[in-house]
Amino acid sequence: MRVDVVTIFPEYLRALDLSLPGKAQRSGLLDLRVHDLRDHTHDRHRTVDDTPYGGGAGMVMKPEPWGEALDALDVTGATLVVPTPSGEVFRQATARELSTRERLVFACGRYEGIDARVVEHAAAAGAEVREVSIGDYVLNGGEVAVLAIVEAVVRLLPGFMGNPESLVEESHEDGLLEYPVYTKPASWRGRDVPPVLLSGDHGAVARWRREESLRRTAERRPDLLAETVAPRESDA
Ligand code: 6GU
Repeated sequence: MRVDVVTIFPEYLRALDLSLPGKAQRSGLLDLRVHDLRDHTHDRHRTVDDTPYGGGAGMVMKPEPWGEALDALDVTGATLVVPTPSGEVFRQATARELSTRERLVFACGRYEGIDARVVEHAAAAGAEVREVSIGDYVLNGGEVAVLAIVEAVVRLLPGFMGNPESLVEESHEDGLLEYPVYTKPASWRGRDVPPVLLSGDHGAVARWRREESLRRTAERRPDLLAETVAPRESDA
């Protein structure tokens, strides 16, 4: 998979040379390139922002540097991911979809966002545009979102995970949160591992884990439970 990231803070993305995405790069599964948006400015101050039409607080990213940067990358046929708090929510299903793409281009906005004509132009040029949010809170820019999204996507690339089984069992893959996990010792500071996990009864273990997943999800994320186990209206 080829990934390009355009940002005014290229150093922010250095974290992608570490850990799992770093390993994916060294193994050749991931070809990641980071580009400085300011390389596509032509004034002495390397200006990337300006005041918003219509007034209001904050600054908007100018379209010209973005147009040049995306032209230079040729986004035709690529998926252009634009992190923004006003995007669709990025979920495990979104990560799965993006992991099937050959080429992702991330456009990191700062300030109040990017002039809206930029994504229109990219879509007209044949890019699949996905404006995505990583949750209901506001970050100063898209860079941290890109770190999260790239890590979530890259670990799903075929051949990346040593043990693909650990992918199907984890939180969110079945729409539920993961059950609690334990390792040795069986007793620690007066706290014992639930005996069923030491019983050797695989069926009992599976039932216990399912119960715990449901209990946790009901407690912490009732919104997920409504989506996964609630009978549909039409089935009632
Ligand atoms: Cl993707 N970007 C910014 N700037 N803030 C966010 C976000 C993204 N997702 C949640 N908050």
